[in-house]
Amino acid sequence: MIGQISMLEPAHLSIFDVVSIRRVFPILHQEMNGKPLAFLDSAASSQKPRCVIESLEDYYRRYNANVHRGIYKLSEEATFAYERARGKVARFINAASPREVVFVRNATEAINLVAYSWGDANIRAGDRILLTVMEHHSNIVPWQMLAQRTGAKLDYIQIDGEGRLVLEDLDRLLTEQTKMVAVVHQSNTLGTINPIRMIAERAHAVGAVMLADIAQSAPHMPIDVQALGVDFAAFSGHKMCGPTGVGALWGRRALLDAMPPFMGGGSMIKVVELDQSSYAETPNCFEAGTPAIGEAIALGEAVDFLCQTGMEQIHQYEQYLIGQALERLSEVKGLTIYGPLSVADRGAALSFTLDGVHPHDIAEVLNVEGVAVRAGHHCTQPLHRLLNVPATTRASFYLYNLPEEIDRLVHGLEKAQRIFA
Ligand code: 7TS
Repeated sequence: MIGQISMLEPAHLSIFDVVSIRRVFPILHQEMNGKPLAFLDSAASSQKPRCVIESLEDYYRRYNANVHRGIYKLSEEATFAYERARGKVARFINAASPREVVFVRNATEAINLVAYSWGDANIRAGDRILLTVMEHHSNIVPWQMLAQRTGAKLDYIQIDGEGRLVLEDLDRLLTEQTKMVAVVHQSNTLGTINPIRMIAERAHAVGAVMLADIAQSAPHMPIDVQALGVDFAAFSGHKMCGPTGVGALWGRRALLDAMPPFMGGGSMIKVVELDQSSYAETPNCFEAGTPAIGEAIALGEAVDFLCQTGMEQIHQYEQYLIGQALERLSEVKGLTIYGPLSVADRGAALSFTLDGVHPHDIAEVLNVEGVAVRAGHHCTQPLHRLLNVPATTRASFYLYNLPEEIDRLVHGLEKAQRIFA
């Protein structure tokens, strides 16, 4: 199958050896309901290569110890590996320094950290926070909570009929009162890739700070936070071949240095007295308590794995897959795709509805066929309300997916149609 594809497709794809890539993902080699597993839900959480799983085991078997405190060999080794992982993550997104990378649990925690720490220090009643209607709940709710604490107001950039941001809204909504602009780089529902750099320039022109939610782009394309021109970026390890329980907040050094701590406790202090404390420098002042040490180290392994595979190659292969998926799905009668129909403007998360069949029923029929997809609102309820559908079914692709899994998706949809419609 792959040999055929290599011959049929442009030269750059022939060097992307998806069969070899699949070999290092143990979970993919199983059946689901008697059919080979086709995992099309990587936008929710990706699968893990063997090197990441082994890295976790190696840590717990060989050098498990707390970091930044012990002076014995195991603790030194754990600390070294933990800080080396920070360096890997920093290089992965082209941060100016590892000190700009804060390890957190996930993208959600990264955004909450900014909303509490930067937000409480900088947002006042009457200030405005600009979001988009396609944000994941984790880039809406923390700002709503900040607005409730401070009396700030939220504004939203709308989308057009193909799920692209209406950029003219910036003229109207970006004002001197706008203090924060927080936008998703790649929508987890529409797949839309947003022009972050341009929005960041516009945000800075009115003196606002810009946060990019890169949870869905960092796993799938080369990321350069400096080139994106943003001030903060938030992402999760588990969507990019890493473990759950670890993610990162990147922030410009000057901004992080000026921010008060988010949570207090061990590890984030310099000196503690009974009635007051002084705090460690960034990033340590934002990492209170024992961090997810083995998980952060394994995220470093995931970064190595992705870089060795090549982020540009991964992106091109996924663009090929999404092109195939758009073409095949457009042949299914009664199917509506939400989001851009041109490959260049979108990533590999594809949400759709099928006339007369509930999204959950589609997912159930696909489950029986061994195809794992997500059905629901994908934590974008305001967007679904706007699209006027309670739920969609979403197929999302990653570097280990096969073109033939798209055929199986299409056959499953036709079967669902036969059964329900
Ligand atoms: N931002 C985006 C764009 C996301 O897609 C997600 C998770 C998050 C933030 C939050 O990530 P977390 O790791 O903190 O939970 N998106 C999804 C999804 O689409 N299906 O499950 C989780």
